[in-house]
Amino acid sequence: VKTTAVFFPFDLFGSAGTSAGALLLADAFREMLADNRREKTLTRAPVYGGDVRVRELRFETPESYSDWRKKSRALVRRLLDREDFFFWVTGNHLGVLPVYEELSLVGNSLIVQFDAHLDIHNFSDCTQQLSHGNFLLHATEPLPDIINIGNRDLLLTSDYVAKHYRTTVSAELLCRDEGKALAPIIQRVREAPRVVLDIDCDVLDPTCFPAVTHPVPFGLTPLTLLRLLDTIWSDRVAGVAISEFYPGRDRDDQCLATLAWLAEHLLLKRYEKA
Ligand SMILES: [Mn+2]
Repeated sequence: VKTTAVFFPFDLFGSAGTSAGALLLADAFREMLADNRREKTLTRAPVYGGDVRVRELRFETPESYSDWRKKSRALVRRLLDREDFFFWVTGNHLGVLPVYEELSLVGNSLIVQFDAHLDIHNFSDCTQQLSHGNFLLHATEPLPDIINIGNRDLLLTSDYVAKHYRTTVSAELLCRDEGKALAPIIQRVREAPRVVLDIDCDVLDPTCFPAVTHPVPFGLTPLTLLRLLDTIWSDRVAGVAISEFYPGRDRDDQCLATLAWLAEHLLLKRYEKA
């Protein structure tokens, strides 16, 4: 299995500054690969070492934004066609919409989304235009099945949520009885031919991960996230999206290190068969 790590520094229409997060993570990722190539001691890294390639898109001119959805969808389509394992690291969460749309077209896909927010916001003070907080309402394709884990939403009604999400497991439900909260999800994940994990960094608690633009309290600890990822992990995980890392609020690269560690952990998980 080949892995393609795509760094897609998009941050229009919400969380300005998160594009810098995607680019920082690209640097850290490349540094990790280079360190591993230089290492003379036997380590675990060669299991994935030669199979990972990095692609970085740049938005450097106004024109480069004009057809961002079309271009990014074409890139996702190529990843899915090649059946590469992929990382899709973007700026704001809206930058993951092309992945959702292409998964919708190929079908048989389940998205497990870790996010403090349910991105179907329609509140009076929210824009109706496409944004990082409502992008699920703007998909041009019928959405694939989406499961949210870890939201702390207090306002959206369950009927409205059910129109867009297959299931949602709030942080509150998780903390009440994690096993019970996850049981219906685990079944769905087992049945899905293709699973894509979508990690919005603000699913983590702001005390553990301050580098986000829209922090919500009562979030997951990194250990809880790790346990949940482990629970739903399988060979059918086709890719992992990461978004909403805002380095302007990072402290001594704590959050950058968290994401870099997680990326390497997931690579090892993908390549080291138990
Ligand atoms: Mn969010």
